[in-house]
Amino acid sequence: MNPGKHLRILTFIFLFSAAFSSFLKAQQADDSRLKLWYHQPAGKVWENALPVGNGMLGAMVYGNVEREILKLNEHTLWSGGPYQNDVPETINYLAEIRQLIFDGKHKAAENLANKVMFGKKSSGQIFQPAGNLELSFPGQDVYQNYRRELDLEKAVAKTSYTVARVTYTRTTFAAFGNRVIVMRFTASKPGQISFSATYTTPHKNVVRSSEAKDLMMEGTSSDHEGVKGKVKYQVISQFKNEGGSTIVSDSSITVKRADAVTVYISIATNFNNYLDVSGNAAARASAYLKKAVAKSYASVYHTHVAEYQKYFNRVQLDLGTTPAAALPTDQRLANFRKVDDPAFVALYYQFGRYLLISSSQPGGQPANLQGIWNDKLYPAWDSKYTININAQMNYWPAEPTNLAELHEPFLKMVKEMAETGTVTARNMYGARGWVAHHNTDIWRSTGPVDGAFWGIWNAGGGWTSQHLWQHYLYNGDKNYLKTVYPVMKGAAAFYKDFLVVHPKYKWLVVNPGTSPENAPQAHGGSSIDAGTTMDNQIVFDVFSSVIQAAKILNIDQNFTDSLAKMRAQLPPMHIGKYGQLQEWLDDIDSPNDKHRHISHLYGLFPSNQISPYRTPLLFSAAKNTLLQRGDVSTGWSMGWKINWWARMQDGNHAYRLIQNQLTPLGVNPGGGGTYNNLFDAHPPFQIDGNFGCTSGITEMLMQSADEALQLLPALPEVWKKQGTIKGLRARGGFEVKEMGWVAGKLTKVVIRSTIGGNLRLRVPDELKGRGFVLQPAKGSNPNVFYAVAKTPAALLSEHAVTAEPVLRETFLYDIPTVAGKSYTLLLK
Ligand code: FUC
Repeated sequence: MNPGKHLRILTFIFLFSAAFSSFLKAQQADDSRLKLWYHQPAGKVWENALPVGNGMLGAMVYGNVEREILKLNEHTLWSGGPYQNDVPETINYLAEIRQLIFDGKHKAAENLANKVMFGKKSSGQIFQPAGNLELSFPGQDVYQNYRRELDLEKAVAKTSYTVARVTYTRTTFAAFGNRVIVMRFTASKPGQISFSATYTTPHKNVVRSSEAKDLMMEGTSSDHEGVKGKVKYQVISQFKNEGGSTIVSDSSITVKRADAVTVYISIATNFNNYLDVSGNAAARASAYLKKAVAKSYASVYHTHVAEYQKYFNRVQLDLGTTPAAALPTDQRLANFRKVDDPAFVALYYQFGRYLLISSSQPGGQPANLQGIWNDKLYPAWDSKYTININAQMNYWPAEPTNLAELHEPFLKMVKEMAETGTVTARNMYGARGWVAHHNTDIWRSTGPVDGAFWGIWNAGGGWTSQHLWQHYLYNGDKNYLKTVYPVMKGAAAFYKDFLVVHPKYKWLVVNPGTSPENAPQAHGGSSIDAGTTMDNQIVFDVFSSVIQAAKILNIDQNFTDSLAKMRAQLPPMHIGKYGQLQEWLDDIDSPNDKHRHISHLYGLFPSNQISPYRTPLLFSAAKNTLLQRGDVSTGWSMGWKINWWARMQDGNHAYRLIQNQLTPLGVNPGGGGTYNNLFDAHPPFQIDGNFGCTSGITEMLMQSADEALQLLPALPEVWKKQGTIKGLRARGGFEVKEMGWVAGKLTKVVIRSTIGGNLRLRVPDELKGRGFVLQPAKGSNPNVFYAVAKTPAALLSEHAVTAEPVLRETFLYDIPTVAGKSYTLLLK
């Protein structure tokens, strides 16, 4: 071979392989870019299907070739009808229950409570499915080139495959900007689309009918626990075909040889609000449908993407990528514990934001235990709102991940619970203000449910009221604060009447109370007690936030003076003989207790009563508690632990929890994990774990609860190399427009102030301002949104073991900001 030719061949090979490898890279980037994707259909497994939703409608898309399934939901389709579950008899036994607890007869108190307070009323209603649309494609049992994906950047699910050299594509989305679910079928050759469609449903007594190109199904929600089902619903699917023909029968529609078909699915109910179900489901469903089908598919699609991206595009997270990211989602999940796949964490993070955008929209119902996705008539825990942790966790990412408007359905629910809960407080406890126990539902029931062990806990109102306050701390809008202040005040007013003096310790305590769902052995397995740590922490927050809010609004001085006096009589937190933060007033915790609820760490997160800088002993005690409880737990519990370890400033431990959580179900012995569609597994599926983890990842990168806006408080070793996050929000109206790091050091930070005020920054590295001189912080932070009520000093029980934490060095700066201006900081 002559040398010239040799060289040309070598050059060709080199160029070809360079081109091929960049093609491969582009492919990889495309596949790993914010998409969940698979080589197989969902088959029969709901947790393999992909969720789409627009806050009002939800669907699980199976992507089965021969028999496509769409499992449908509508946000107001709940069992029962307007009702309440107060148990007024309680008031006659309250003094006796309290005395038994103070006398140390916890089990007797629980038995009495079970007898007089429970089993008389409904334990809450059920979020129910609307049914399924099933489509059969004859002759498509053998296919090739199968791919199914959910594009988080567009909120669109896609399935594609080839049969006999024709490529078929199905595109599904729950439209933003139109109240329908849309599914479009196309093929690479004309006249290839033939299928028949029908509804299936687990509901009894549904009526199916058809008219022109519409397939209808209507029914009424279930009766449940003595409450009559009153939610009427209507599902209408319209089949718009391009070419071919349509045959309609009573219960099915058959499309033959069409070039393309678009299916519009509209679902509506008669639900107006928690007191009123007098709407017209059929008229609504057809109005929504009419509006959507009048537009072209392209316009519905473009509106959808644009409206969705308005939320989604606000935050970008880049933790780097590795070859592991090139695999399908189920394989990445299976590998995650063993390989370095930081992009998988970014995907999961954005999936959490996707789920919140899809299941919680202004004007709709809040995301329930399963968001807006449930196919069962009787799902676990009724798929309702458990407000001793789970429903709150759903909303932890709302403010910091720049989705504050999506907090609205939850905040509205709190206001409505304040209405029903006012009656409950008066009826059951003779107290003013409002109360809620550990569950609620679409009817805003606020009575106790399930049994005293779980249901006697009465801090559901107190805790959820803090979301109203937190929303204010992020937006600084005084007009908003004025509107929610009465609800916050009502939560405080309840405690003002309900607290009693502990005969032994003389503190003011909640009695009866619990530390959700846990029970110390010392109390004979009873969960009921007085003055549990979580109750004390919640009352402390309720009082403190009302005191601060009233001061900002310049109102209610007498009322808040009385709250301040009572706050000073609440029990302080205790450190016990194992160095633990005590869960109970007495030092009776077991270091071998592995319970999934660690309710007394409410004070560490979501609250900020435990801080490395302000309360170092309590901080160390909280760490001991976390270590004693261990990592293995249910999905949501792992989610909470990520947030706690982030507050502990221990990124590596937080990351270990992320690894545990992003593990296929069944691999963690005795614990939860993640399903193939990246839904969190309690098990079963509970969406709170998804949201808890998204919140936890945010807390690892940024916190704003401890008198300063803190950057990179808990960066794990594995993410140190480099990364950026854009668009997070912090308390005080600050937007972290950009934050980048290399080798664990902050390289560039851009923060925009929306309302002005002092920006106190806590950072791991020495920074300099671009265009301004960065000043070290002095004294306490004058920014009111960072004001923190002083946590009473830790009380050490007999033989308590304590140690101060060892903290990494940080730098503290003050930047006086102007509303609307951005501030750039660089590594010094
Ligand atoms: C609480 C938790 C359970 C479950 C349920 C919905 O009762 O203890 O683990 O998450 O809520």
